[in-house]
Amino acid sequence: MTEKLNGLLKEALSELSKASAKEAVLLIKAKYLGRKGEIPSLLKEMGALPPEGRKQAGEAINRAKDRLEEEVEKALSSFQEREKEEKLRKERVDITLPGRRIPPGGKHPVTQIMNEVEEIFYGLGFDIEEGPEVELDYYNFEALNLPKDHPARDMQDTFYINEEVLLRTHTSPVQIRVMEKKRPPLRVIAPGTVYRRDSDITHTPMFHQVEGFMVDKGVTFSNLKGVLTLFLHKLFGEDTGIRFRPSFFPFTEPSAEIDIRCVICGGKGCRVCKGSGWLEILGAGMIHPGVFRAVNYDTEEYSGFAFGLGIERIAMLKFGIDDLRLFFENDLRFLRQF
Ligand code: FA5
Repeated sequence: MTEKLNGLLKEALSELSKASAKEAVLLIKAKYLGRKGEIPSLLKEMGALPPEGRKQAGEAINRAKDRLEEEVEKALSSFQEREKEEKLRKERVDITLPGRRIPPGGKHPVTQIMNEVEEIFYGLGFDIEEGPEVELDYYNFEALNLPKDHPARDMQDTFYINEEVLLRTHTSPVQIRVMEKKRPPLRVIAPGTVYRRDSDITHTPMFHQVEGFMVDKGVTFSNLKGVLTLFLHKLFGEDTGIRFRPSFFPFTEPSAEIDIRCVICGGKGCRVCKGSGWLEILGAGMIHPGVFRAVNYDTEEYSGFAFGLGIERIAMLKFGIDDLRLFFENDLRFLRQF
């Protein structure tokens, strides 16, 4: 029995010393120490020994078992240690590597111009107001002196939601909403998104306008001219030529369209100004008495002017872009230039 035991122990230790992985150690453990393993089986064989020999043999088997268990544990922990080191080596972080830069975002060119326009009027004492993009026919047309059968409704191709509800085609309805709530004196601009069934290189179905209006006792056309001239000089430079042309809007009388000297060719005539040397930049006029009546303002007491400008048009001129649709394609190669 002792010989067999020593033989088994030697064999187990030799196998253990050759084990090349944790799994091999676990197999050896099962082979020699498992429930039906070689060493526990020896304990069963002890029954055949004479009683005097049993105690000695039992002690020897337990010693061998303890020894082998100890060696197995050592081997296992040495493999575990190696595994840990390997993992640490592989997952090592090189803290000297530079970080990945997140490219800084920038303002969209339309937002930049919008902010610039707001800034100028804010400096002139104008308040900023907003109105809904989904608007009632009443505010978008009727209250602006455009009854249902008015031919000028065709000037703005409208997206209707139903007969009374539409996507606003301009920011002018904000005039009505503000005047319904407040009394003069008023100096207000209303920037926002507007929608029309329109699409080509100078028109998109969604674009931005800034509405502006001033109402008080004794406001005249010369106030309109003064404010808008100052605004355009601040936006395009003091030397920019400005021209007021008679025009028509149902909600203003008299009405004007305002042109600036073409910023691309300096007035010589080019593709952008279609050879005329001038570029239309905004619509304006003295607020029509019909509009004042819709908000119960006394037309004898108050007068005012209003204007509306297209932000994309201004952005095109300031940045020299000849296709308006580029603003809405979200191509980063385009947007990064601003
Ligand atoms: C108006 O929308 C009037 N509400 C402006 C106004 C306000 C006049 C107050 C008088 C008093 P108009 O339809 O011309 O007017 O549009 C104004 C500007 O919006 C145009 O000069 C143009 O720059 C811009 N615009 C019009 N349609 C489009 C479009 N589809 N895409 C981009 N810009 C457009």
